[in-house]
Amino acid sequence: MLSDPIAALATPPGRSALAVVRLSGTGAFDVARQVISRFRAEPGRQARLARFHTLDGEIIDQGIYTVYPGPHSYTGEDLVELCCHGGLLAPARVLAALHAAGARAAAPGEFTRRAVLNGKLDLVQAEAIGDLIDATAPVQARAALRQLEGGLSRRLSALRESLVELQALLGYAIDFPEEDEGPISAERITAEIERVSAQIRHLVATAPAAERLREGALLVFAGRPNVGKSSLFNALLGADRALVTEIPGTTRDAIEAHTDFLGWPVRLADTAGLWNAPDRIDRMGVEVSRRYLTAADLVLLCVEAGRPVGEDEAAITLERPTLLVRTKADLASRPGEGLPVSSVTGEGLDRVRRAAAEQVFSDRIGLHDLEPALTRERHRVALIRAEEALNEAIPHLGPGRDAVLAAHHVREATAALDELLGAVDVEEVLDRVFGSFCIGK
Ligand SMILES: Nc1nc2c(ncn2[C@@H]2O[C@H](COP(=O)(O)OP(=O)(O)OP(=O)(O)O)[C@@H](O)[C@H]2O)c(=O)[nH]1
Ligand SMILES: [Mg+2]
Repeated sequence: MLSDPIAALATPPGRSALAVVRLSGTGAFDVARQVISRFRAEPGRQARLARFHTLDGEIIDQGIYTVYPGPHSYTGEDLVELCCHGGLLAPARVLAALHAAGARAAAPGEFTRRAVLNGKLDLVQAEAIGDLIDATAPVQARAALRQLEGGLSRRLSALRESLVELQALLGYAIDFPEEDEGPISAERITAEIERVSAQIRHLVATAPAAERLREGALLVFAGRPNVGKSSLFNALLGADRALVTEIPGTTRDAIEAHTDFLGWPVRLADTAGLWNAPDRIDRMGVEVSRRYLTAADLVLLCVEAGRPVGEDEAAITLERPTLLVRTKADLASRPGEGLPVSSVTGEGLDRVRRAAAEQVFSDRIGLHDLEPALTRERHRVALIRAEEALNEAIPHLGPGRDAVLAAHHVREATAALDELLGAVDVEEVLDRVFGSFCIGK
């Protein structure tokens, strides 16, 4: 395992009061000693004022450094955090001095990767750190923090524990096959497998809502040309992103934007108007709209206030979860069924936000986010694999069957959980998880 000293900027480059440079690895203190005047590694975990200088002794800045002797550090290795002044120059020069003193530039996520390899975090918690950094809505940050605190990890570890016990039970059944049905009946083992399977299914069922929370629910604006979709998109976003004109067919390509409705993360997608596509480019736009519709978590079906809802429009409500919105409500006294909204006066915007958030996230609102949930496709895929392996184990139990094969499948299920938690060193999995991290984390 690589533990050579690495260094990176932990804060974004640019104008700021302070910046943090991180240094970690075997020999980190020897590197630090060449850059920090009167460097002391002991006592650890104390902030000390010092000068930072180049290898030639030229002073770069004065700042604070903190030493975290391994294993009691973020990475589990010897680690130093140097806090200098921000801006373009000082942090870059401190970093350059550390590189000159022997520290390699860190790869994205390498600090956290080392934390996982050294058992400070499991992989699911490491992902939570990435999620916390990327969170844009408060609920996303809360969910990430809970995952970091280990709610999901504990649930997964408990499942893994049950699987290991199952392996032990099967071990007995294999070692003492001749005693009637063995000392442990096939029924008992089957019941236990089914119990664990049910728990896995329960967790897998949390995935759609939790993934939606992490990625933002996809809300797609749909409706006839010129009904005011792009205007509503802009109004809900609070920014003029999409073009608005009085000419039908203004929007052709779909436009996406992230925002939150009352703290709930959403991705808004404005699309071309449906059902009226005289030319080829218009028709391509409608195709794109259709694709968005099939992926939508919620369709905001826009129909002008006061106009009857057409059959073509009503048909959408049968395909996808839909919220009927009555646009241009400032122009009609009787909007008709649906939520009246005006992009001109701002009337009804908050009601649309609330209704959409409630409809899309009702399952999370009800749970008060307390239950651990699967937030990534990676989690879902691993657990589905585990459940399938368990299902394959069951037919091999009972008189005349081969419990060795059952044990093989249960081991497969355990391996899926190990990979999920990062308990085994699977380089490929680590690469995938940490590839999206920022440098310095
Ligand atoms: N009075 C009033 N006019 C609006 C409102 N919303 C949109 N409009 C007008 O309706 C026209 C069409 O608006 P858009 O937002 O471009 O409509 P669209 O549905 O995106 O149209 P396409 O992209 O062509 O499908 C523009 O002239 C807008 O100014 C509203 O709430 N009140
Ligand atoms: Mg438009």
